Amino acid sequence: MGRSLTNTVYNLGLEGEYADALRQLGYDMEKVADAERDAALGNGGLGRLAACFLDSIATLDLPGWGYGIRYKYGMFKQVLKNGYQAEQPDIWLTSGNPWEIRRDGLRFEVGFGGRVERKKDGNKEVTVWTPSEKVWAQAYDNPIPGFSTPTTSNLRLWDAQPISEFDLGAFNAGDYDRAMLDRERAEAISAVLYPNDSTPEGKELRLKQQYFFVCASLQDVLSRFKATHGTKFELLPDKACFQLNDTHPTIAVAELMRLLVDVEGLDWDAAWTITTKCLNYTNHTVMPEALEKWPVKVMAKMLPRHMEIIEVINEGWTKWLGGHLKELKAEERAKRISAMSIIHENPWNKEEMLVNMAYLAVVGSSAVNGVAAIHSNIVKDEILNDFYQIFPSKFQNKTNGVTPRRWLAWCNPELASLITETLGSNEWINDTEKLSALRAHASDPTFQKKWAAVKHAKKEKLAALIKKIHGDSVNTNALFDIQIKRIHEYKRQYLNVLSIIWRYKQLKKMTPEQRKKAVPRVCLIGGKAASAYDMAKRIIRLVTAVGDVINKDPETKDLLSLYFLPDYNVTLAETIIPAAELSQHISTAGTEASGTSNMKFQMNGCLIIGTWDGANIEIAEETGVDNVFVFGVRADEINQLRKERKNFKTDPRWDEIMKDIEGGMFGDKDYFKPLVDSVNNMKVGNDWFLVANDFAAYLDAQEEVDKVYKDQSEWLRRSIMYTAGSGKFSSDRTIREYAEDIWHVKPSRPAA
Ligand code: DL6
Repeated sequence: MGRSLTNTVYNLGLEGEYADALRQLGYDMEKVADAERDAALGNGGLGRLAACFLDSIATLDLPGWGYGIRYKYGMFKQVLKNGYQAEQPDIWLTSGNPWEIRRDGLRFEVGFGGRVERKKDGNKEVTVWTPSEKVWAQAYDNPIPGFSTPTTSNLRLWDAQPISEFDLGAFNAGDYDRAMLDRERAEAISAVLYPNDSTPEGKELRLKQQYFFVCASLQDVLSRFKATHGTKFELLPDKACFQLNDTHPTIAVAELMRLLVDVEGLDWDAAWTITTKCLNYTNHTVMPEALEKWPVKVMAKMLPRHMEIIEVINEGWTKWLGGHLKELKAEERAKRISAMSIIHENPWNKEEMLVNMAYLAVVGSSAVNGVAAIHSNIVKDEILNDFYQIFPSKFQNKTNGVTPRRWLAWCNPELASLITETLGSNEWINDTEKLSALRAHASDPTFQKKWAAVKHAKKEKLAALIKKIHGDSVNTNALFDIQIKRIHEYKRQYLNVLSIIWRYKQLKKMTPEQRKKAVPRVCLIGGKAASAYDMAKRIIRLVTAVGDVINKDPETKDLLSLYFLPDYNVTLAETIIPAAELSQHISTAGTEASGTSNMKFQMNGCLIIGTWDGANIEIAEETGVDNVFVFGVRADEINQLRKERKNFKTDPRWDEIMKDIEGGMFGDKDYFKPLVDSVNNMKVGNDWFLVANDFAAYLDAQEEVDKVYKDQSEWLRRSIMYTAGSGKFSSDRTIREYAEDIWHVKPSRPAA
């Protein structure tokens, strides 16, 4: 969520009055805002997208809420120790969280483990699950005010608390550890966002977290439904629907069935009809590691009743499928059914059976969507193609968007004022399509000058931040070139660093006269590597090691510098994005589902260098493809190129750089060896993300960037065209599409 104060004050239209009131009390608005800690309750783009969606839901007067976990420790705090990432706990709640409202009395029981029995209830056989462990899910509400409306949405976060406060008997008997045990076990559930899941214990804790928040959220909605409609559950699909945000909450399919069948006493078929009408699933990734599959053994131990329910769902599903595919020959039919079974063998370990959560979600939902046009096609044509063939009408696209309030109007008030002054009103804040009128001003030198002045002021602000973090003054007349996102091999920060090394080597070879003609650049890279993601951590170290060499070189440092910005988060992004002139979205084509920072940069008039991937494609279409620095292989070539990778002839510039890294030009050569091997050595890494394949094209695109930057009038024209073309990427548009096509809800504004 990031910070709430400024966003709330601005969304409520109270900025002037609030700042005045603070002044009267002797405080400065900016300083007060700066004292707020980010709520870092998500991992990256997925969570921040949900935050933008809540802003739009409220602004559009839609009756929607968000649900999640009130983690005690959010996304870890990233620090650099000698250039290496180190993780520290994010203790964001120590001074309290003034935005949350603890809903005393609003709590639900959540169980784990235990046994399942059939019992007689009159003539009826009922299933009774007796969990071996129970906790409370305590509700905390976080208001999300809409802009220019009295509507306020809610983010309800669950905190895990023990059912029995304290074991006094154990305490009195001197067993102090046991006395506290329940509390500790319960609190562990909502303690840490993304526990390290490279261990079996970490994996189990994640499943526990997922079930915990799904169970509490579904009970919450059902209890409100019952308060108005009693047990007329046939009305539930008209009154409630749930958008499953990736596979993490997809246990909801089994949990809603359990609540309707075991708790409310509905028969299976009626419950299944209701469940599938209420649930929808969004896929946010093509990365196999993020498409969760839980070992049946783990699921059966932690959620024995859910495992039974999933087995029954799968039986019904595969049976239905058998009928649906009856025209096929028996062998082919069996193959198709096995490929679509929700429970299947682990391809890497035939002894293990897995529950495929994406398959469960598709079978249990009404609508399935991807998050950008190309991604939705990949979902249909590759990842879930078997399912698409069976249910073509279930599959949709909902291209992501970002809130223009936080990501343009509030984080860049200077640009916002210029836009408002130029367009004659601030209606664009709620109707971003109006930004297209800026196109008419794109080539106007007077307007360009004002536009450039805003960008320069933002660059100065970012330069001050770099000075604060690194102690260095950077050249604010240089091109500010930025890549901020989670560190991942598919996002290819590696490719970026390699090109910076090449640029440095070129500068070193130049005469002073030639250097005068070079475009100066300040390169910034920021992002966190998952704590167990070794290769990503090595990439961070490569960035800092290259920066250490380049930034200290008196010959070139005004022409090229490279800094890693530690602890990238929402607040940092709010300073970086308005100052960016070039942003990098250079994932291997077909791997980035959408990207959303690309949209934020675009709104702020930042040019993009990128691959034909995710939302880059739609951004290019809206901005004018010629205004974007597009390079690299296309998604439909990737499979073939991967197969042919061993015959790929690398560029001589690539070979030279690899030798430099291996030879210790940036120190730490042993530490960098696996990184070098991952893209060169067929036995080790196979260059799965095709860094070498795109290297030459990327250098060409970077040359083109320099060429255009030298022509400032053309650069500024393009910059204005980016903002002008960003209308489509408001999350208001995305949310309107969800509301109309999937949720079937209409706006309703409370009386002011
Ligand atoms: O849809 C939001 C966001 C996309 O913009 C990114 O391209 C995509 O990588 C991200 N997906 C995930 C999936 N996660 N897991 N686990 O974060 O979603």
